[in-house]
Amino acid sequence: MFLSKYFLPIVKNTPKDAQVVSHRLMIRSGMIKQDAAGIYSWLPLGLKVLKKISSIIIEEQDNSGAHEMLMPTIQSADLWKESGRYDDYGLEMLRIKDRHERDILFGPTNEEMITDIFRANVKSYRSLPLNLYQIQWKFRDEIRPRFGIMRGREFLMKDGYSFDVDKEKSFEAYNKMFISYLKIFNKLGLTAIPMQADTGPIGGDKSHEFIILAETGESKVFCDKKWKNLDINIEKISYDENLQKIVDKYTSLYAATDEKHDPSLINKNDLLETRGIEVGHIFHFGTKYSEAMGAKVVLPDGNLKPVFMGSYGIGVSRLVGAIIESSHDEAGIKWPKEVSPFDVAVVNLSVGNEKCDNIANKIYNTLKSSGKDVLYDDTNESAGSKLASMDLIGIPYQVIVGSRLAKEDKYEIKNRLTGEINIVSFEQLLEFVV
Ligand code: 5CA
Repeated sequence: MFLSKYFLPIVKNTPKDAQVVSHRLMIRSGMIKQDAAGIYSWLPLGLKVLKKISSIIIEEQDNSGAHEMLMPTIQSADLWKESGRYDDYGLEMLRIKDRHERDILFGPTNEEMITDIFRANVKSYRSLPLNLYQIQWKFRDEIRPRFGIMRGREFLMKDGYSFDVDKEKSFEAYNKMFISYLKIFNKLGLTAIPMQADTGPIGGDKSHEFIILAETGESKVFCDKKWKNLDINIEKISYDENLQKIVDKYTSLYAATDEKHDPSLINKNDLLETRGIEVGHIFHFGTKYSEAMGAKVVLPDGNLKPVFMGSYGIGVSRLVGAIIESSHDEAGIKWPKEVSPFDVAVVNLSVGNEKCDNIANKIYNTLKSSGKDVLYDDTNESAGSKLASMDLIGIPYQVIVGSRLAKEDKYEIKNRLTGEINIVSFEQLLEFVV
């Protein structure tokens, strides 16, 4: 991609209302633009990151045996009246009337709709277990939208729903998602701590929030100090194993959200009281919705029973902010390779200088043909401004071509994550950009 032809509106001034670093950096690097309180447009650079995060989630959810689908953002109020949540949900629900004066709403979550889809299509225990998920925009009329996309009103969520024949199987589905979430956050380069959590308006008897420790986080959290240095080593675990043992391992070390914290359960000297960002939340609620809405299956003994359910959420758009909160410096964002909007940037500091143009073009073409997604700064900005913008947008590798080194057929490769700079010749390109 040639920067001269791209849409990357870098903002020089830090927006006044942006209190946290991820919000400031997302605005300045042209990833998002605010349209109304808690409502944002995702500009090309931001959308690329959102899509990368989504594809990591999709890959791992599919590995776990869940199936992706897509439900509408707009829902009929009738379903919510059936479950009893239409009145309970309160002011956070955006309620709308259509032209026929019918009550509709912009979905804040989808338990009712998925239960309706299930009851219309599944009649027998033989179709179970089943896990369906989507990545779709949600709307919650938050009283205090803040921190940019971290607490938005419109936000992108992965929401999944499991259906099982009994409580035991339903807990197995819960464990699968527990492990799948640890794998997803690991792949995103994050350490997310599973913490005992409150179930809030979703309801149910068992719940964990996945929290990234960060001073700027909205949630007050309590955990064992050992979590700080714990390596969550989960990649090789297969979904076919007995997952209870592994879930027990990660839940035996104390970690609880503010609502669930019980000081009698942990030695004061081991306790870390800090703040965190909730990037995922899983719930087991058994038959709460299936009973209210008549989602039943025929069991092997011929009896008809409400299906057991759980729901599993990840804040996809919030994750973009959470990753920046945990990976940045004074100059800007430092994207982990897996989610970076581009794999590598080529910066030609002397556009028009024949030698520089030749080297930069050759590097660009070589990287492209080796399958890399490359951003090529071919603009006429000053060298200082180009380098500052590159540090700001945080692509992990910068290949910098300047006139002095170009005379010797050399150029610089800067690793944005480590800060390491190497002066290399053309042949060494793919050794450094991996
Ligand atoms: N139905 C369940 C699970 S599918 C549910 O709605 N869970 S939730 O309310 O906990 O939301 C799931 C995730 O969405 C949260 O863990 C959080 O990461 C994200 N989220 C919730 N509210 C917002 C918001 N206002 N802005 C950005 N992300 C949010």
